[in-house]
Amino acid sequence: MGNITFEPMFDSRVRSYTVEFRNADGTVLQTGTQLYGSAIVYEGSTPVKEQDDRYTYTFIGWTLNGGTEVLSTLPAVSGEMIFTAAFEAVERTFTVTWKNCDGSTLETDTNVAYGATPSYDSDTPTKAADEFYTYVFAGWEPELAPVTADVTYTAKFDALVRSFTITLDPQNGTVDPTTLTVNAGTPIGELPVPTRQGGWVFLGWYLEPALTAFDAGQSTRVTAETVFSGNTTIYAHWRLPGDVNGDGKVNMTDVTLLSTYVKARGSGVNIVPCSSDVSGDGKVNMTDVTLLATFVKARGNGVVIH
Ligand SMILES: [Ca+2]
Ligand SMILES: [Ca+2]
Repeated sequence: MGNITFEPMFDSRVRSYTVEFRNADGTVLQTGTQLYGSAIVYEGSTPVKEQDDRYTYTFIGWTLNGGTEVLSTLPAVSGEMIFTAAFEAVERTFTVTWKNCDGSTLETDTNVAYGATPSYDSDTPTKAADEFYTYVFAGWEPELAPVTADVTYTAKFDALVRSFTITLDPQNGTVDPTTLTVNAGTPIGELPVPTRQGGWVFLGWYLEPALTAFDAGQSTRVTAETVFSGNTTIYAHWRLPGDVNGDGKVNMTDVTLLSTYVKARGSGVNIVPCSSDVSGDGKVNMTDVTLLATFVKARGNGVVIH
């Protein structure tokens, strides 16, 4: 038996190690074995992390073997090495757009933080009145909520039926009530009948205050069917039967004027037509002259004129 010589055994091979790159979610991006002490190079594409509702993510480097330090340079191989992509979370911002109901933009808020409460800081939205309605701002559609995405809010409006005040001017008479309220687009309905002392007969309600305009047939009668489009004063028109000259009294002057008028067959003589047909037969003639004379002489007693 010879001597057994134990030669010291040295592993002359340089050991190699697994070097792996992983994304933040654990996905393996690059893996391989490298010799101890060799340089490590990542040859894959830059790791990405999808944005979520609140953040976007920017790759900032690698951490090693579960550490938290983001390496400024990759070290040489010193053992099993797992590099994990590190990201910086950047809070997203959003655009809040405020629109009027006609689609015009009232305000645009950019760089609004996630979760911020939307804030409209411009003039209160308005919507022009139309023939029938006025509009009052009534908030936003959809309901305001913390910002989690780009969002557009649109102004809402409540429609209010327009109404107008109609003032009744009885013009020397009396009337109750003295005002009426009417909705836009709706006929005014029955009007109160005014009264006036002294034998005056109510003719109707008119838009014009002047009797002369009425007498010339140029006035506009207001009836139950009349529709108003604004606050309006309407005027009672009256006639005094027999007051041919329109001075507010019935006397011989009227009889004389009416007689002259009839004899001249109306030419060149001005009378108040609606007060001159005292017989009420639709014509102005000598019958009216005679009746009016009788009325004046009797001081109205027992004689009826129209
Ligand atoms: Ca008169
Ligand atoms: Ca007559």
